[in-house]
Amino acid sequence: MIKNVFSGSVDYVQILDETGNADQSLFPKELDDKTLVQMYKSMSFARAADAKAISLQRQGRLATYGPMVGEEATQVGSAFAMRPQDIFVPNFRQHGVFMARGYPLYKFYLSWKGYEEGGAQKDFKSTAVAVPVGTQMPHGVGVAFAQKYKKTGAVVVAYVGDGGTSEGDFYEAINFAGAMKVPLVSIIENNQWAISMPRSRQSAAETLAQKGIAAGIKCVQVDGNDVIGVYKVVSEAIKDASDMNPSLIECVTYRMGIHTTSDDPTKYRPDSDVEEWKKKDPISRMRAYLSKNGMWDDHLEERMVQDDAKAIDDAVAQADAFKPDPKSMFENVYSFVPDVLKDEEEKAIHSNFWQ
Ligand SMILES: Cc1ncc(C[n+]2csc(CCOP(=O)(O)OP(=O)(O)O)c2C)c(N)n1
Ligand SMILES: [Mg+2]
Repeated sequence: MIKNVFSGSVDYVQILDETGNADQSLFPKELDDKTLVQMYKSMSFARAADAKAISLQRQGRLATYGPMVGEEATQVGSAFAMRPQDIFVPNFRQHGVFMARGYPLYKFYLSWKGYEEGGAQKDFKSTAVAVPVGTQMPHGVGVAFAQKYKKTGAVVVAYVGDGGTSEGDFYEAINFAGAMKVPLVSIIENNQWAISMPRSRQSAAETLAQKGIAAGIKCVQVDGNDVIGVYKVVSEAIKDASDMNPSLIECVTYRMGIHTTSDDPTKYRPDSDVEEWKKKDPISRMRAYLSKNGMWDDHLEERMVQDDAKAIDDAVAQADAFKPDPKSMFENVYSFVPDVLKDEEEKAIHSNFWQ
C-alpha cells in the first residue's frame, strides 16, 4: 500500500505592487495615514544612514560594514509589526530594524566603529549583532523559550539570511521552536545572495519558507520589498506566536549593494540583475502609493531629506566625539569578569593608549 501522508504548500503575499498600487482586500485596517508616512520616512532614513556608514568606512572612520540598501521594507515592515515588549534578534544586516525601533543613531555608528558602548544595551530589547552566520538562531529560540517559561508575553523576532538557512543552527532552532511551541517568529531576509553564492545554488527547494514545513510550523513567503505586506504577515505571526504558535517567514528581497565594504559584486553578478531589482525598489513604490493617495509630495520629500541629513550629521559628530572607556571591553560578555581577564582589564585601564 502506498498512501500520501503529507502534502504542504506555501502562500506568497503581496499587498503593494511595484507601481505602488495596493490590494485593498488585504490592506491592514489599523495602518492609518500617519503610520504609513512614518513607515516611508523610516525606510528613507535607514537608507540615508546606511549610505553614510559606507562613506564613513571609505574615509577610515568606520570598520567593515554590510549595507542594507534594498532591504528596507523587510526591516521596517517587520519592526513596525513588533510590540514594545517584543525582542529582536539580529544577524549583522538589520540596521533598519535598529533604527525603526529607536536605537540612537550615534550608538549605531559607535558599534560599527568597534566600540563596545555602541553594542546592544540591556535597556534595548535585542541581542547583540551576530556575525557568525546562523548562530543567532539558537540564541533566539532560547530567548523565546525563556519568555514562555517566565510568562512574559513577549515574542522573539529572529532574522536570518538566505545563506544562514543552510546552517545547522537554523534547522535546530526552528525544529526546537516547533517541538517546544515557543513564541518565536523567524524571518528569512532572502536578499538572493550569500556573498557571491546565489540563492539558486544554496538550496534545491522552490522556497526557503518551506524549510519550516518539516519543523511543523506555519510558513509564509512575502514580497520583502512591500513594506505593507511584510508588516501584515509579521503582525499576524506575532499574534500567533503569542499563542505559542511559532512561524517562519521568507521575505523575498534583494541586496542592491555590496555584501560588505570588503566585497566587489561586479566580479560575480551582472549589473542587469541590479537594474531589474531597482524596478521593485521598496522605497519608491511606497512613495508612489503615498503620492497617489495624497499623503506625500515633493515639498515634504525635500524637507525630509534635509531633516535626515541633519540628524545623521549630528549622530556622526556625537560618535566622533566619543571617548571610550577601556572597562567596557570587559563588560556584557560574562556576568562577572573571570580571573584570567582581570589582569588584562587592569592593564587596559592603566594603559597610555587611551590618553
Ligand atoms: C559561520 C560562518 N561562516 C562563514 C562566514 C562568512 N560570511 C559572512 S556573511 C556570509 C554570507 C551570509 O549570507 P546570508 O545568510 O544570505 O546573509 P546576507 O549577508 O546576504 O545578509 C558568510 C559566508 C561567517 N561570518 N560565519
Ligand atoms: Mg543573503
